[in-house]
Amino acid sequence: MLTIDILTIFPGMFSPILNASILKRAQDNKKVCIRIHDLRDYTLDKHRKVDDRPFGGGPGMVLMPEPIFKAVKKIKGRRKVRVLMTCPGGITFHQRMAKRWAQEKNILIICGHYEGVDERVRQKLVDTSVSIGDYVLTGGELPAMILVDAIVRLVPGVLGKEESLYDESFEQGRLEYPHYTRPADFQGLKVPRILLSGHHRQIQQWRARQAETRTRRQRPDLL
Ligand code: 6GU
Repeated sequence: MLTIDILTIFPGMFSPILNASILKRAQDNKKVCIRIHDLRDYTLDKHRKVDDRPFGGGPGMVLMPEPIFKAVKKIKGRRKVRVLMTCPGGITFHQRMAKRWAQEKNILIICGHYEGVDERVRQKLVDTSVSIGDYVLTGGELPAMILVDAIVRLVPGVLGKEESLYDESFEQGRLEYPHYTRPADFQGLKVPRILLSGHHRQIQQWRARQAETRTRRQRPDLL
């Protein structure tokens, strides 16, 4: 079973996401164990202080190294753990990484915050800093949930046949073809006739062409 530990200053943000849909089912079925850890539980003072002003001046606060070092040591124990940190300056998350990390036994995600995290955390504790894209968010919690979602659905046995992986976007180096369901005519908008024909080969060819066209138009960088 894959174990994912998440270290955060906002532990309450996670439960609605982790306790719904496929992530919930994956945990119920013992495909993955996800544990949330409050960084403040590892603070050393009575104010449970996790951040301080940056040396050298400037705006914002920086997460201090002590509580994070203490937490990571405790959480890891004697296990071998891949340590990720969410950070806008990290390498951009990609399906390939999700696939690789879905093979791990133990993952720890440190949620970055404020202006940043003391650089010694990255130096000594972090294997990979990950961003989810070129825009700035208020914190690393949403990115951590995105990593978890993308990774967990790739763990063997998490998705059923119905939710098959093969045809989806990025798997074949292109975007997915368009989908239709009933009704065949919705307010005059008709489903392409080929899809109603029952000619499986021709349908396959049509879908491949659609995927190609769509990728060329929306994401030529993938081709
Ligand atoms: Cl990982 N963190 C924050 N704060 N902002 C981001 C991000 C991460 N990835 C994209 N924007």
